[in-house]
Amino acid sequence: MHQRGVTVWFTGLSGAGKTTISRAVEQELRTRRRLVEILDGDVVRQNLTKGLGFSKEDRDENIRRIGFVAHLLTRNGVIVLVSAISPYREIRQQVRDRIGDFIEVYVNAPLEVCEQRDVKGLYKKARAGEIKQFTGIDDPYEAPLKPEVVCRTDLETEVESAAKVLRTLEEFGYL
Ligand code: GGZ
Repeated sequence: MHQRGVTVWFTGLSGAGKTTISRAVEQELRTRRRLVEILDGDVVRQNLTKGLGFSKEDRDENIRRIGFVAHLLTRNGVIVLVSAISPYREIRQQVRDRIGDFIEVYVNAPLEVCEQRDVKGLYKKARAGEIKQFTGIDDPYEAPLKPEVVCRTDLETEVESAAKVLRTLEEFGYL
């Protein structure tokens, strides 16, 4: 049976919970025997986009390449879960237009909460000036204007956030 592919694009600050939610969604999709692939900014930057930094140009190039791969997979029936900060609205829109089958998930936790979590200690380093151009500290984040899903990870559980994404996939006819 042919199944429609789609790119589910998780955008949000570092530490907002993009990776966590995408993994929970992945697990459920595998249980349902769907083809699923995760493209995580953190991992992608170690291979596909190795060498790119965090200037606007490099971030946009990172997103363009991720979008390119996501498109190839999506048109072959895969559900692609992208988690990347992707701070710039315009490039997100370009990728959306290119792929077509596209669901944007705004993983929204207040900066204070992300900073308090500081899972990798990066916010501390950014505050100390050891990391420059850190999103939310000395680099911009442009929140989505009309995301299909918003996950407030400071107010809802990982299970609730994943359920929202899955429900939206059903509503749009991908599941
Ligand atoms: C933001 C940075 C930076 C700077 C390193 N700004 O939460 P993480 O740690 O595990 O994932 C983040 C990752 C950002 O890569 P993305 O590909 O998602 O970014 S973008 O979409 O903007 O291209 C973070 C870590 O790398 N990291 N330096 N300066 N995040």
